[in-house]
Amino acid sequence: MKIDFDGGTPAAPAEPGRRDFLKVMGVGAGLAGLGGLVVAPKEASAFAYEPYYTDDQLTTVVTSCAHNCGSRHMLVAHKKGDVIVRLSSDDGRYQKGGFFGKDTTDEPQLRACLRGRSYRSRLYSPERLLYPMMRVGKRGEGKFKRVSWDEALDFVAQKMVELKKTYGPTAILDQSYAGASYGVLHKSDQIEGLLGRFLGMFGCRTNSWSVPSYQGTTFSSRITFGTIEDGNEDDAYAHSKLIIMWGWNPAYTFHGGNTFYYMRMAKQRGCKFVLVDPQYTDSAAAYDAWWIPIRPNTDAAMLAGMAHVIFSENLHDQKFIDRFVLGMDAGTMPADYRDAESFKDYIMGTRDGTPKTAEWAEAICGVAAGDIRKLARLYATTKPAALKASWAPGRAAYGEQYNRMAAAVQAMTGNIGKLGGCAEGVGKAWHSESIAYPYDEYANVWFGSIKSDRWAHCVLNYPNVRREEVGLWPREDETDGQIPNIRGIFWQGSDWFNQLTNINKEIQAIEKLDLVVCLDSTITPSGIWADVLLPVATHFERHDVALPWYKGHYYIHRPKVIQPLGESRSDFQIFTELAYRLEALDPTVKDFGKRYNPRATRDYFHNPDPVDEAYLAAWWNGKVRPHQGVTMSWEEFKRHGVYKFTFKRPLVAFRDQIVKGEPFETGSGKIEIFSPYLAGIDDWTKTQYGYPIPAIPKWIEPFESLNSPLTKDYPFHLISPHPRWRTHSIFHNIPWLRETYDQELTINAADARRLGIQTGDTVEVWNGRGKCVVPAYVTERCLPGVVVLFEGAWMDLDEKGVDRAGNPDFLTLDEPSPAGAFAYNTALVNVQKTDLAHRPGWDQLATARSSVFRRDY
Ligand SMILES: Nc1nc2c(c(=O)[nH]1)N[C@H]1C(S)=C(S)[C@@H](COP(=O)(O)OP(=O)(O)OC[C@H]3O[C@@H](n4cnc5c(=O)[nH]c(N)nc54)[C@H](O)[C@@H]3O)O[C@H]1N2
Ligand SMILES: Nc1nc2c(c(=O)[nH]1)N[C@H]1C(S)=C(S)[C@@H](COP(=O)(O)OP(=O)(O)OC[C@H]3O[C@@H](n4cnc5c(=O)[nH]c(N)nc54)[C@H](O)[C@@H]3O)O[C@H]1N2
Ligand code: SF4
Ligand SMILES: [Mo]
Repeated sequence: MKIDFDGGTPAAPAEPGRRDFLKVMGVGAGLAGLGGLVVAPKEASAFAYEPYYTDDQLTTVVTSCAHNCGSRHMLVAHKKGDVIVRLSSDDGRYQKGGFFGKDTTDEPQLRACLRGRSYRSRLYSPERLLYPMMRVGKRGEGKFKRVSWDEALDFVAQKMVELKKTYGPTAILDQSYAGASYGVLHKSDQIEGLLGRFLGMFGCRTNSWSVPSYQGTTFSSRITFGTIEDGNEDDAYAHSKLIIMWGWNPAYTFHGGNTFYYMRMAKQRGCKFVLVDPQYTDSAAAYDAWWIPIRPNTDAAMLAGMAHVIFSENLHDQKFIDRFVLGMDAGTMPADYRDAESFKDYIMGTRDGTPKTAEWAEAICGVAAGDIRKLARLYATTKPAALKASWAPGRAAYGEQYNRMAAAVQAMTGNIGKLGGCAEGVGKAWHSESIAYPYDEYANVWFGSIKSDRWAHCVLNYPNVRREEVGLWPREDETDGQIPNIRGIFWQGSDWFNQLTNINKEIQAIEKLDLVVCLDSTITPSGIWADVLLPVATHFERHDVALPWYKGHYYIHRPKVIQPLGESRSDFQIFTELAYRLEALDPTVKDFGKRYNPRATRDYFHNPDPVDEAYLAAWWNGKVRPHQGVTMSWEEFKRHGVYKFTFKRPLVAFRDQIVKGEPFETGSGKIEIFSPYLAGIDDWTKTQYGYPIPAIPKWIEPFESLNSPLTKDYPFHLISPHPRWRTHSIFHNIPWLRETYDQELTINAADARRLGIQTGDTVEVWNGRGKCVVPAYVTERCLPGVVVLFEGAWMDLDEKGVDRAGNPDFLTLDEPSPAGAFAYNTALVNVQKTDLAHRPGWDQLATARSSVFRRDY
């Protein structure tokens, strides 16, 4: 058996011979049995199937899965020649020397989910982009022609220079995102990514600063704890006696690699489970959780109601509050704000005359006051208890208030810094060394920075835009306040045209641009709207190291498993080559190529391997080994394929603060429920927030909700969680996964009956922003008045602009929260049965690539 951890040449396989196979099957012998006919034996020329290759006939390479998918697992590629013919996952066999292959509580295996295991069909999908292409039809029409790299890159470079010269340093919008952010070298990311440094160094970049996942939550974590590393590692869940899944469905939406396993351990030890969610999820079913259905976006009110019960019944942990918390009550207010309203004042209604009782909360959130009381008592008296306040309820108007309110309830019950408790929030746990490419003073340089989902608003209204409308980030030079004049977009590791809010507004805005460039490994719905498509090599086709996603403590080596398909190149190769071309056109960017990629020469476009190896070895030797106590050499790591850290005990956020009295990373060194920073802001329009945010967490009515008068026309609240079968839009085109699900609208049975809708009926879902068509799934598992449509379906427009695929972002609101939280889960809609066409696949566009080569444009 040959195992090659570096992706070297495969052993010559002992190919099962067809003749041998015939012999074994006895074909051609004993034909006399067929009625005595004498037929000359003839070699068959085709078989229904060929025997599968066995492992010892294949070369085996340990690597990892990629994406912004909620975890990071090992994939094991089994290849024949340069083709991956099978993928498996961590089962201990392929980790050299028996190292790291165990499957213990301390060191669990990193086994892939259904998406990872289907990766081969994504790698070799018909939608794969193999060559540079340029648009020949109208934007969005999907007509492209194949061009050479020279033609594509020269075009892009010339346009970039033209835009910078004509419209200034804000003309190009950076919309790189997390498609490839969990590697250390070939990174796409808003802050740490390759595109940001490329555009920043070129001197023309508008940054997109808010994060779709959880901007409200990061704001809350930073304000309250001074860090987003407020998560425990998942094994800590095994020690909880109560787990409240607040807008959290880990059976679908991964938040770590082995979450479910540790939660099951807790269940086996008698842990109770609660779900606060408008829908009864599979996670709730798996753990037999008490389901508390809640009206979407009213979570802050329910949490305030719980805080009222806890204070009133004296169930809070006053000792913990006095020692560790700022602004929880009059006694813990900061000196400069002694007389300001404390959290307890707000909850008890001391100043505003409205006590936030369970009855007050019931009227808003629809949860019976008795249930609010029961949950409050259960949480305050069960120790340790994990209130896991996930991101979805905060992916809404004033979502930051929900997360801050949850932090206040976690803090008042003393569940922070304790094993089995929980302070999440963002929930980032172990700190990895995440960057292997040059990250220096040119990284994340920008000349304008706006809330990410306001780009269309900015483009459509320029120059008549107020800074607070777009969440313009302040600058310390004379350019402060200048509204970006966006004329071009780069997409790298993002399918944002399909994934940001209010797509119809984006469609209007994109018409106004002069340059749209998409770097991706497949054609995507966004790519269809681009001018230039640059084919990117996947993580199987370039050298890197994988990072865990928020939870987990390990690195996985990603060797170049196969040669890049077609003419594809890594993003780093593309930006480096563009930098060389730009320095020839623009005298203001001297030595751009060399400065951008100091270890490379121009040959990098054709021969990246030695340079990538040098960056990665330097990262391991210069960062991982000295900073993280690793003694293993780089060469040895490559042979093992994975490095797993082990800890003496589960990693718990803020343990040192609570046990050793170390300060929190906030200004006061305490958990800031009252924020002196927010209290000190006078002119909100001059901040990136644009609009006021209270110094303590408060309930604020969202822009749209079931309590709003808008329900007269749009009686349903739409939420759009993340799909189990996709990573956002990734994998939507994969037949293996499509066999397991349909994109459908979940609707309550009583609502459906009233509208004459049955499961499988095609319905249209609409509001003032757009319309989409999708089949219905009728169930009792969803609160009446709420409908659910998973994000990430590939848009497919008819001639009237109706989306036939069921993408919820035709309905979402491009109006972010003050703190920047995207309002994805804040949308009212109406629903009815329809004769409009539904198209589950991407039929016409899916064939775009092949038709491009057949048609003669
Ligand atoms: N309605 C609604 N919409 C939502 C959400 C919601 O809850 N509701 N959630 C939002 C959230 S949290 C997120 S994170 C966003 C995600 O939005 P996106 O980041 O746009 O989603 P993905 O589908 O993951 O797209 C990533 C793209 O990166 C590409 N890619 C992968 N690796 C590489 C690489 O190495 N190089 C390059 N150049 N490209 C690569 C993939 O092929 C894919 O097309 O969606 C948001 N949209
Ligand atoms: N399989 C899979 N896993 C993923 C991803 C993926 O695309 N696919 N994406 C990853 C990424 S980038 C992210 S950001 C995370 C997202 O992680 P989350 O934000 O935790 O996940 P969601 O799936 O959006 O929502 C989780 C639950 O919140 C509920 N919910 C929605 N609105 C509300 C509300 O107003 N109140 C309450 N109480 N509940 C509500 C939904 O019904 C759902 O059951 O997931 C990550 N994991
Ligand atoms: S959770 Fe993510 S990394 Fe793990 S196998 Fe699935 S898609 Fe891949
Ligand atoms: Mo996300």
